[in-house]
Amino acid sequence: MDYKKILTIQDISCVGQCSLTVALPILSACGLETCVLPSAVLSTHTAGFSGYTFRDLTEDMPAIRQHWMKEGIAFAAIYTGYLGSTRQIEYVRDIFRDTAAPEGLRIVDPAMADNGKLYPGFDQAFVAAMKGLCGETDYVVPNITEACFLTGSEYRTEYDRAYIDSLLNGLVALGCKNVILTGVSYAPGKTGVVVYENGGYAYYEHEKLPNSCHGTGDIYASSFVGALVRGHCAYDAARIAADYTVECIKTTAKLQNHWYGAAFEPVLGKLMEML
Ligand code: PXL
Repeated sequence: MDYKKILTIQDISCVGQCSLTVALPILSACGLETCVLPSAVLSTHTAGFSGYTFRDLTEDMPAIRQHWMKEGIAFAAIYTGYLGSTRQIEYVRDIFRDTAAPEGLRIVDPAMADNGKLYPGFDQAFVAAMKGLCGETDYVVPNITEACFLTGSEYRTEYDRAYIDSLLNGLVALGCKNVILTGVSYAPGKTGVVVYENGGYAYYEHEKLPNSCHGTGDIYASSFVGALVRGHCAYDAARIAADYTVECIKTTAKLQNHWYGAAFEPVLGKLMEML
């Protein structure tokens, strides 16, 4: 049996269906042993709640890495999401270097922005550090806003293939090897993902639902990573993750007042069937 150990580094938002409360169940459902390194603990996520608590766990990271090294722990893949501080990005680079197994995959979701804006608490220093991390990773999974911040490009809501190509070229210039660019919509009622792998471009288009939910970026990245580490090629993993995310959004649309996240749990079985 191919049973792999993966590490994911992102925050615990205690309430809000994002980051670790999404990644851990999804990666487990994908059949992976999932180890976690919380980057911060928040009472809720930062999009729509006010007055949330925020405990930064940056200081704990070097000792955790050193203990893992002493124990000889190595991960088949390391996947990062929302990080708690700019300095933490340096520590994540150390963790990539010291705890990834030989041939271990490194996947970065530069979770820092959406809809043209940085999330609260992030600044240009964080963006600059994130550029360095993305340039050293095997797969980067940005949305269009994040790709714009990483490449210093103008954010547009209407665009063509030339604009998307310029974002991809900018990411490649940073050193990104493979890019999964999410939320790329070329036609009304449709959206999709661009898979740029080993210099080749592919596009998976699917329906665009009228409702959008918070946390779908984390659902997408987690299910992409799960499918990839389970052995699917990047395009198939990107397609599975897109189809699963659509199921989550449809499930959420049936609920009332569920504004802060997406109901991904009731359709985890569908994800498992797709694998
Ligand atoms: O879904 C990304 C995310 C993760 N973690 C926290 C967030 C957000 C987005 O707003 O606030 C704490």
